[in-house]
Amino acid sequence: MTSEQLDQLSINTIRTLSMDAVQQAKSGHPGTPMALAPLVYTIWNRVMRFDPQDPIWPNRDRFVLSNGHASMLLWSVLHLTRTQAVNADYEILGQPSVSLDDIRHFRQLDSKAPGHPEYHWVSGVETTSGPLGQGVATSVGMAIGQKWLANRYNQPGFAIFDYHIYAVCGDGCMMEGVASEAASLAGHLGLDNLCWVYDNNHITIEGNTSIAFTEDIAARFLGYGWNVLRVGDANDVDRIEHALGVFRQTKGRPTFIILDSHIGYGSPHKQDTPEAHGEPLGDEEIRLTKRGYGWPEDAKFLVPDGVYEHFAAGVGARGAQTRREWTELFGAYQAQYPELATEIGQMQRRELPAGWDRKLPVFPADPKGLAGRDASAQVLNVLAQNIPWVLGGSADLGPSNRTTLTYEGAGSFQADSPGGKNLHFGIREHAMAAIVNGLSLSKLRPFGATFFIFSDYARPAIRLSAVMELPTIFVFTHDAMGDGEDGPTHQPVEQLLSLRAIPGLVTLRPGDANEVVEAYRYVMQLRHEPAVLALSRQPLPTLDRSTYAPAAGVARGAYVLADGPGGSPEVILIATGSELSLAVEAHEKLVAEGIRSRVVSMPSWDIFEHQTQEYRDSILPPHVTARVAVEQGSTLGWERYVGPSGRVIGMHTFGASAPLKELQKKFGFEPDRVAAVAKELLGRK
Ligand SMILES: Cc1ncc(C[n+]2csc(CCOP(=O)(O)OP(=O)(O)O)c2C)c(N)n1
Ligand SMILES: [Mg+2]
Repeated sequence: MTSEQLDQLSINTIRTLSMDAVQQAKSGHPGTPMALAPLVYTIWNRVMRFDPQDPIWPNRDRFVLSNGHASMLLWSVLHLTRTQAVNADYEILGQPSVSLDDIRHFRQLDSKAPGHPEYHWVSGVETTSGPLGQGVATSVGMAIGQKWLANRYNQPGFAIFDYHIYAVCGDGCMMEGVASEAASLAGHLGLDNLCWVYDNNHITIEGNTSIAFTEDIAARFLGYGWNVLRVGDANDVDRIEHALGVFRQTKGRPTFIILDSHIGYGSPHKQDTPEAHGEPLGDEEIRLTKRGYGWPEDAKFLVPDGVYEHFAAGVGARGAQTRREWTELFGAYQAQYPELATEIGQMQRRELPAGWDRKLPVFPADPKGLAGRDASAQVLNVLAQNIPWVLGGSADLGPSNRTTLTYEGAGSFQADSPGGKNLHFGIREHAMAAIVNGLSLSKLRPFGATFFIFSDYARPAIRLSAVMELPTIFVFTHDAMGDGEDGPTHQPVEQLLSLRAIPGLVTLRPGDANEVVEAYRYVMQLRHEPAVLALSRQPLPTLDRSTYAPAAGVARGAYVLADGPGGSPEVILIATGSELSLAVEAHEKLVAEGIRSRVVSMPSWDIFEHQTQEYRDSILPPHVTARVAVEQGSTLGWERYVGPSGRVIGMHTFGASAPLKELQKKFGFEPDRVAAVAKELLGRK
């Protein structure tokens, strides 16, 4: 067979595997894999530096399938390249990442060929995608990450990090705002290591894109400052390869390749129709399509002789060689730059360097206290100096969030200063969170910041952080009504509740400056969970830890801050964040009246839920049913901790525009009110 014939055979193998898998599953998306098989074939087998034997090799090129519904493209190519499975301890398991059997069980429980690309579940998947726009936005984080890594670790003669990022996307990704935010920033930053290929097939679910999407997309990307190329025929592998070559030659700009394609290519009745998007073709149509491809009509899940070998000779050989050369280079690098090499190793395993928590502040008792955001600023500046690969920024609220790294040499990340640790995301919260994910997937330790209320603008990407089990950090300040005069649009109510509802996301709302320190100490040690820190804008009293329990209790999610004298408590006050000192004041009043009150500081439900039943019962003894929770947020969910006889002082409406003191009064966040409710529960007046 000629090499062209082998190309075609390999492409048609991707197509037919995709058609067969969707038909077998009776669900899925055959049309786009059929159309984009030549593209994915070309990227993988002709261009990408990726070693299927070691899919986590740090200098591999990255491939992102942002139109994740076309996941069969990825399952086919991971299978055909015989990419190896890797476990959570970064060990290569000696079994395929995606077997033919997995493909036969496409979309079935436990198959390594699920409906959409799932990072963490299938080796070789660089990011979870499916929510349209997320993949491409995340790829911008990967590109920023590569630039940062290259700047810090490459040395004369040692190009340790010089990989490229390829992302494939469709009309849906191009319509989603998050992609526009990310593309705008990528253009600004001149990320020439980044290439998006846009599948211009004019089809989405409801029909032709003429119903909703008629802008000049080339002009749009030119406007963003990208290099825009066009390949008019998605079957022309040589032109695709040429365009990808132009990308690699292009300096100072990311590349956007518009690829004109035909969804459902080769299907006599479904090509170029929305029916090819998300339904099985049907047995008869599959037979006709296979006939058109010159394929045995009745063969299913067929990988013809020579196809595995063709991939082994292409991406397999190229990847093995480039990785071998890199490994040798890295050996010499280790000898010459042992400290940098150690950092790379730690980072790749998500370990912390020795001394990562040295010089973390300890705040003395202070009734006037410190704002959560100001304590956070001190901690972040220490951590970013102790841990070289901690970096991040805000969506244009750095001065308010206090997330700007101000120490000497921290620098700003820009096209001409890719070593900067301050990222300026601009007012693009959603892309910020996706970029934070991309940085974390690049093994950096990123944080992103904005006002807590605007976590809503970032939520879809935060959710993906949790789905992917990434140790990202989101610093959200102005966590409640502390920005009083800004009014209800700026005052979070349901945000805490909604973030607590995301599985695996650790939400923390520390109650004083030392709890902020302990919250960060806890979060930094996470390797597989994202974290949200909800921090106050206004000063909170710094509690006297010689009187009250140490803030280290934060690491258990909730802890007994204070017990009144006289043994077992009769009432428990539970509080978070700015309401902690309020609960303490109420507690002191109750104790003065001879009531055995307990204050529980509960900065994190998520962490508390992971403690033993014994520990949880020691904090909230089941027999103490008089319980009051105080939090400036939705009351929903607090029943879990106050029980049927308890009370919750929280928010039932939106806030209002007024000075904080008046809002506290209006909404009942005052010590006397808390004490009164406690007494009511005890039947005392
Ligand atoms: C954020 C988001 N909204 C909606 C969907 C549901 N959805 C999946 S594919 C699709 C159409 C995508 O069209 P296009 O990107 O052009 O893909 P093609 O059919 O061309 O492969 C939609 C609306 C989704 N996955 N993500
Ligand atoms: Mg489309």
